[in-house]
Amino acid sequence: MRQTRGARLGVIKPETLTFKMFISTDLLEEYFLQEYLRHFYDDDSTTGSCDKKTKMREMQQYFGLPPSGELTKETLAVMKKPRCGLSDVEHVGETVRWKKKRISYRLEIIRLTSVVSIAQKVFRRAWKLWSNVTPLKFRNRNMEVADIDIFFYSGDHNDGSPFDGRGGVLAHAFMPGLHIGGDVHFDSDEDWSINLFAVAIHEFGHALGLSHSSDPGAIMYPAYNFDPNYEPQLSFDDVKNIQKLYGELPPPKTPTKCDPYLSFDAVTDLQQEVLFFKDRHVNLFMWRKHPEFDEMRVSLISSLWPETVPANLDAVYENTWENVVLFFKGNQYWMLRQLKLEEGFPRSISTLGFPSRIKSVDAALHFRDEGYTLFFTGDECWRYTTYVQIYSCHSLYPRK
Ligand SMILES: [Ca+2]
Ligand SMILES: [Ca+2]
Ligand SMILES: [Zn+2]
Ligand SMILES: [Zn+2]
Repeated sequence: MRQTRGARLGVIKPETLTFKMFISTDLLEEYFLQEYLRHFYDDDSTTGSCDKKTKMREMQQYFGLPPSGELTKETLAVMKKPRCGLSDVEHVGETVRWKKKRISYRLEIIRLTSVVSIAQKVFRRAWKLWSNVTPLKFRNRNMEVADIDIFFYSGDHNDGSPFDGRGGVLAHAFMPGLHIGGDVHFDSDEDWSINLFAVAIHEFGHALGLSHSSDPGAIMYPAYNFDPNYEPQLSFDDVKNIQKLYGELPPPKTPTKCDPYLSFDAVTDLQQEVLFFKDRHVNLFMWRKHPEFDEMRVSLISSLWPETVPANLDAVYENTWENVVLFFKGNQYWMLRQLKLEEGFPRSISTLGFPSRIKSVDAALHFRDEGYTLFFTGDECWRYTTYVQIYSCHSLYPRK
């Protein structure tokens, strides 16, 4: 029965109650709250208001709200966000996972032909995010029995968790197991021409055995982030948790040093060594050249900086004066002291003084003795010292 945990849902939203004209908003909200806590926070106390407050605090804490136990506007707003139908309560000792590496899935086509055509493509991309960081392989097997059956259902579909029309619960999934285990159900009353990708990655995470995460940056966060600028991807939390279940990707073949096509993402001095960064899949390679060794050593960056350094770095440099190493990716940078992430990082590169049109840096070159750093962005160059605002080098070096 445990693979069905948390899936016995179908939250009733106040808007969908047909008798709403006869009861007050307060009562509706109260009912909504009760149902929400019952479904997502395992609250089986229907009367005990003391217990309900505790559950509510638990929920508020989960979503990073002040745990007042009161039904504030902010709390209600969070509860009304579109979300996943599974519970947010972690059931200790319930870890389930697939015992094999090759997992098949199948999209069951009932109606919804317009969605089906895009869904296949979207699902392939969603599975790929999970197979990029694990030894798992996903196969689409439309003609045969599959481990993971994917359905689009409307309303009650006989698994004890009826869907609720547009909004509210968007989808739910079952933990790995036989029969309905691993299956994923999408609410067919939603507008799936948008957002299917983010919801699919999340639900596939459940189908692989992941629970919800309270980290708002995680794909396993129970409420969906549909900000138009949001690019769904796995967070470190997600990667760490899935690798806990299935292990890491087998170390990729080490590229040979003489490979003429070998290129690096970034290069930096670090103490006595020169480090070359190269990203392969999510594992980060780092070549280390120590003056006392002739041979280069290759190691995984995660062996030095667990979980903190992002993949596909743009630039890295060490500031020996301040004894920190800075990592750049996209419009953010990470500062590590003694191989630990400094508080308040990652930060936007605009805090270094870059104008807002600069979205990332291509390379960084730190001059130890002179105590400044050059940044390269496109065909521009920037000179930076810690205590002086950044300025364009074109005043120093004429554009060619
Ligand atoms: Ca719904
Ligand atoms: Ca199944
Ligand atoms: Zn979920
Ligand atoms: Zn279902």
